Amino acid sequence: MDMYFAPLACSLASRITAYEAGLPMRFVQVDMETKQTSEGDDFFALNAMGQVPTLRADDGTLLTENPVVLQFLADSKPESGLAPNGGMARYRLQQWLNFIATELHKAVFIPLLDPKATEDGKAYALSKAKRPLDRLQAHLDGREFLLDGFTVADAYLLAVLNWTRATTMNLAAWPAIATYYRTLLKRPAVAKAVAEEFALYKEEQARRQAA
Ligand SMILES: N[C@@H](CCC(=O)N[C@@H](CS)C(=O)NCC(=O)O)C(=O)O
Repeated sequence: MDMYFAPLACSLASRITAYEAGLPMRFVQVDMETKQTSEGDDFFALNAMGQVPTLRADDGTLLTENPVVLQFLADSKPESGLAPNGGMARYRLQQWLNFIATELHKAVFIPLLDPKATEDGKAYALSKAKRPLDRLQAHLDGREFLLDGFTVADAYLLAVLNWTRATTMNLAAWPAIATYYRTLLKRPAVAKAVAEEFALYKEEQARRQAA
């Protein structure tokens, strides 16, 4: 499997998932400014949206969209327990994946992280954060994970919460979320994935400054 990723982007969830499940994966870095892959390919030719994560499965199939890619990875190693096999638990997983994708990732964090967003735009995005974060705070209070054990939804939420480091978002107002985030960062697969991508992020920044 090939995973097209950008350091510390939402594709971090796929790296965490691969490490948690012990899935063999070849990571191909994408420069999000030039949309060139580290192999010299035009990323738009692979994904017309130019977005990570983009997965090439072993049979050559291309898959996009975090909630889908993450479930595909979990289902590639069912014994990992990273996604419930079916029934209501699977719908709950999908509920959280969609919640993270729409209410947090796209609605709140993308505008907060976008250097082209205006201050008004960022303030509006921040104002949209309270309701989903209150909802998450209530759910995570007294819980270690979104479901009964660690799943791909936790990998995705970790990748999104990790962006608080680069924004004005302060998790102090949501202590259960802050504790959840800090605790997840200590999981070996998470710590390894975050450390590796942080190093790649720094390298990318240095390359851009030198150019
Ligand atoms: N709908 C996509 C969105 C993925 C996405 O927003 N990826 C960001 C990185 S976190 C990206 O590639 N942004 C570059 C762009 O939109 O040009 C998904 O759920 O996978």
